[in-house]
Amino acid sequence: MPQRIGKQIHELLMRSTTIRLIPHQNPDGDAIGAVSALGQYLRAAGKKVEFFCATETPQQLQFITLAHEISHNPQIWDTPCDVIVVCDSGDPVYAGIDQYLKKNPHTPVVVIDHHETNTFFGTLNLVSTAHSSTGELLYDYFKANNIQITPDIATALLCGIMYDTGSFSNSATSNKSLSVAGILIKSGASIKKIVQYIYKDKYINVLKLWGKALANLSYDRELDIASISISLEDMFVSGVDEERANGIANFMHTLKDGSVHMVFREKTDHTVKVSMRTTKDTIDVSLIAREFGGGGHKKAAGCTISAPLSHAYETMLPILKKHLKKI
Ligand SMILES: [Mn+2]
Repeated sequence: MPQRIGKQIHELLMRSTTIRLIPHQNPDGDAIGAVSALGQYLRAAGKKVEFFCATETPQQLQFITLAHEISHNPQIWDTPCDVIVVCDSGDPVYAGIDQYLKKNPHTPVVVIDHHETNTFFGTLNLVSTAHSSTGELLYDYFKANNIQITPDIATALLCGIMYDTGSFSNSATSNKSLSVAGILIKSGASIKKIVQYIYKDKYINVLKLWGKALANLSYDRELDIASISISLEDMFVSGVDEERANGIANFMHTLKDGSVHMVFREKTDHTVKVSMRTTKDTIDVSLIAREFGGGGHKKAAGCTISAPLSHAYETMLPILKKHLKKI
């Protein structure tokens, strides 16, 4: 961690009275964990701390200390604050606060983040791509500034590390992330609460919907694609909303068979949302998504197509063949 920036941020925060903490919109365990840990230490230092998120905090993240205080009422921006701290966001649009930063051009902005795409949009930027998560980066910040890590702060930081490393299974996992996790558990972090959040997140109606979708799983032998479809009617009958329905794309990706996994989901406007995943280094699914006006990463991408659900796969077939067929 760049020590000098860490010290400058600590000094700025200690000089300030009102501090506004921002996790990115559609927040995850790392974003909420980061603002929680910061909020707890700033409250202990006697600061007035406010939280704003452009979208609501998911129910399953409410176990994190102070998460219930995160407001998504934009009226908060009608009153000034001394400093804005944006966590786990590469740029203000991703954070969901672009318009609010433009309205407050003189308020200093602190950015604490680990994304490679970070644009250094803050007045002070604590950005390190060597860290697995904002949680791991904040651990270094707390240590460098001799800030006490209480059990609740430790839980918040560990939640970020576990979420972003896929519980120590993806490529962000390192010697450092594991050893910091060990120290946080020693400091009293509740791994039990975090595991409940990460793994105990299914509901009966969601599993019933998955059951329907998985019963119709189809496999294209020629292109080595496994795919499922979720109709609007199935979602309506099971009472599952879009956010919860999205989890099936991650589940599909635990499948060993198939080079590409696809999920087709009918939307209310009768277009079809397509999610694509691959683990093959030779395949770039973002190229396929882009041909349909979508985007994403090499290994995970998505697009929306205008076709009936029953014809969605066929509609995409020529483009899928173009990118996936071995000649
Ligand atoms: Mn993160």
